[in-house]
Amino acid sequence: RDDFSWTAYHNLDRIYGWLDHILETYPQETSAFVIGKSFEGREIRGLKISYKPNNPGIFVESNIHAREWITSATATYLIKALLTSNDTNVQNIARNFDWYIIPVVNVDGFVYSHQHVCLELLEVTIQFQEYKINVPIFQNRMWRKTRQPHSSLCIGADPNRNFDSYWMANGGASSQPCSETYGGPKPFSEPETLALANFYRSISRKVTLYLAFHSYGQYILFPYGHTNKEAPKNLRDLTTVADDAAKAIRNLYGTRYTVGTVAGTLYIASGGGSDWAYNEGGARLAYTFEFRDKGNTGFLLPARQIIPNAEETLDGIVAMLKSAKNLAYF
Ligand code: 0X9
Ligand code: ZN
Repeated sequence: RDDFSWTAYHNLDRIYGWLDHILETYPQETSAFVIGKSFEGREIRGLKISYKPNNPGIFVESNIHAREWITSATATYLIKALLTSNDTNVQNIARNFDWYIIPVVNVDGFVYSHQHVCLELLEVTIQFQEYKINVPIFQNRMWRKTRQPHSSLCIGADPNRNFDSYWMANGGASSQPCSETYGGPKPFSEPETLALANFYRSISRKVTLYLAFHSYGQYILFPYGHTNKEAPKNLRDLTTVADDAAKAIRNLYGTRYTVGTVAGTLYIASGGGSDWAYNEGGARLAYTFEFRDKGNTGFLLPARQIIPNAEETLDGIVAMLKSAKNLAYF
């Protein structure tokens, strides 16, 4: 537990062990919550950080896509920074908000993606001689979806297409169970998204900012995902706040983020978590971060980039909150 670091990626057991360690070390400021269980029966755990009562809430959803390991690494770094940073900007955002952080939402998919080097016995016949050789397959490492079977052939739905907000609208999700963007047989068919939604509803009155951590591409995205033809009411503010965050990110190491709506900047995506939270009420500011990089290593971002990615993200969030305060969101 003490050798938990941000120079390597960790599996679910280690992340949960570290959360326990944090809870023991900071009993005043932290509390644990469990939003529910995954399809395979794992607990989906979160950490609340609260220095004083009645702070506005910030909700952080991370690793809803299994292979996006940088997101839980960044979420745990954020937790650590909020509790231990010497930087007064970080101390201020720790003290003046209630943080609800779920490092790994898609626990089943995440565990599966960690079983990534499996040796498969391959039988080959070369000139009447039979050989058996071990071939490493890396297939699981790139898993994205949940692990609930939805057809005899294919497993999982895309949890970020499974929320009950314009579900399946405008071709922003697939109805094919084998697709990587399968929306599921109905909204909230996945226990993970249903648990997240129920928990979010229980605190939504207090939440002003919803953050969804994804990778990759270096984007700060906001509603809507399901359409390009309609803009959210506070489009100007959403843009200003994201622009300020992108500037702060670029200031630290020069990393360039692109800002815009999901549908306008990326592609039409319906039933996403941050859009759902925005439409549900509560969070008037809702963003999807797509972390490093821009495709060079993609989902396999080297572990030595965890700390720089997390540091610039932290600066981005500090700037975001400053900007939102200027616009009277808090
Ligand atoms: O397609 C997605 O779900 C996200 N990109 S990723 O490469 N991480 O899969 C973008 C999601 C943004 N969509 C909404 N917020 N609607
Ligand atoms: Zn993602």
